[in-house]
Amino acid sequence: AFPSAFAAADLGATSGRVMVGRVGPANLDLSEAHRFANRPVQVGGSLHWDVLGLYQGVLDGLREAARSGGVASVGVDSWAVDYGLLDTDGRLLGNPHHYRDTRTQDTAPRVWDTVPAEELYRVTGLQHLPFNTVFQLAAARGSAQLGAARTLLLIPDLLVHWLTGTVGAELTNASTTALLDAGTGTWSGDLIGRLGLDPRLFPPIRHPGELAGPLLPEVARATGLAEGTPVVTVASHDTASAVAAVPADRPGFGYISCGTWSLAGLELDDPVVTEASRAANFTNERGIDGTFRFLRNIMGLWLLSETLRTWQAEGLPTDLAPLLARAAEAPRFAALIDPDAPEFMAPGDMPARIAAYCERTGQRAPADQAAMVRCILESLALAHRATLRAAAELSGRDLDVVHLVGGGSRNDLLCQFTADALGLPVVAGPTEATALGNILVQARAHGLVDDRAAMRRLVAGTQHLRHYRPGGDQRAWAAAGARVGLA
Ligand code: LRH
Repeated sequence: AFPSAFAAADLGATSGRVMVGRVGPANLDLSEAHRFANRPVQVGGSLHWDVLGLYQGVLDGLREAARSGGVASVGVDSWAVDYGLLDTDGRLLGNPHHYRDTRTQDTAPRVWDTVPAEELYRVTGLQHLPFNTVFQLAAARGSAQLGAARTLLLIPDLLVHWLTGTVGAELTNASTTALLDAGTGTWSGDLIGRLGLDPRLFPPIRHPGELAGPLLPEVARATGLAEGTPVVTVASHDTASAVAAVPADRPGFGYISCGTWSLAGLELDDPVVTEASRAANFTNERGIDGTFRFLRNIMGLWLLSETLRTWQAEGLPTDLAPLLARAAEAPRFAALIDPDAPEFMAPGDMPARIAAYCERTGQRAPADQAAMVRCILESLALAHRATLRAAAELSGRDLDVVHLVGGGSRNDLLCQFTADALGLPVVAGPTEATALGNILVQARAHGLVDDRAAMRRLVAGTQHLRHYRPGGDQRAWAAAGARVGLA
């Protein structure tokens, strides 16, 4: 059988890429058509995405995909929560804000004055993150831009709009706004009204697997893709695409989608919206096929990438392989942090903030680069442990294996630490889970793959996976976690 090709445009916080996936009954090959940097811009006192630059990168990638033989369809995914606003003419109003912009720092209480935090959680099932769309919109309240806005599009929906001219809100990503009703999977008119937002801002919900629309003729011409090439709605929240491609073969699995963030949790058929899950700040984001991604955000490899960025500016070595080798030899549990401490959120000097955290909590700051890397990875492994154990407890489920997917699955030391900390086997890979999930939802829409289980079997049978057995001392990990409140 001759495999069919699909293009996945996948935007990450530090780079975007267009991947071409070729899918057959027993094959799934992925190749990179084009990768481009994503460099946020600080201007006029706020942090923005260069969304036109990103769109240009997607067009360049689609042109490469066309050159490599064309594709049956295109899908777009990116990080969650951020949006662009269109005016009545359908033109973009300003540049979308970056979720790490500090303007939302104090807005949550204003929202909670109108809709108490407990109620917001009960309706939306969403963990509290200061940058959830609902808080960004509260920060924008009264602005000329929001006043002039007629349509709100999350980042992938905005790109799909430019590719096809159509307007819609993809479900998995819409579920990260804190304006979607977790029960019904539709916009909560009640929340939108009470928060003083114009209900017309929110386009109709689209589901993964639906056709978004054919490429606009001008886009087909510009990219060399065939006239009428469909853009398929995928799980446009990158984490939802990654979870869709977790190569699990039985129900008792946990996952960690590990990149800029570590998204650690379980796939459930029903949301868990209890007071206990709210207190533990667990989210119920939508997955494909009516599933829920019951997970928590952990600060993730952002801690390491910002550390490397700082070191690079200081002229220190930043080659990861030797740093990891030295970190593996550094003393264990010498210094630990809670990765989710709010001071680690914004861009900037990460080693200084980690050192300050350690000193404030009565620890000695990491003495050298190896100790710093070890501190970050051990702390992340402890957060993985605490989060997955809590997820299992809150949902009443058993865990017997953990799948670690995404760029972080290349980090051998982190995979081993995670297995050790949890006392569970860790299956690492695929690295490109997000792009694979994007492509498999398209392949399924074309009738090439039957269902979710078949998608996962195809990933498991074709992608390179590594297996980590738990070793080391469980009790030592538990005690280390207790030191930083990660029991
Ligand atoms: C990961 C991610 C995550 C969101 C964050 C904003 O890329 O989509 O799931 O919470 O970005």
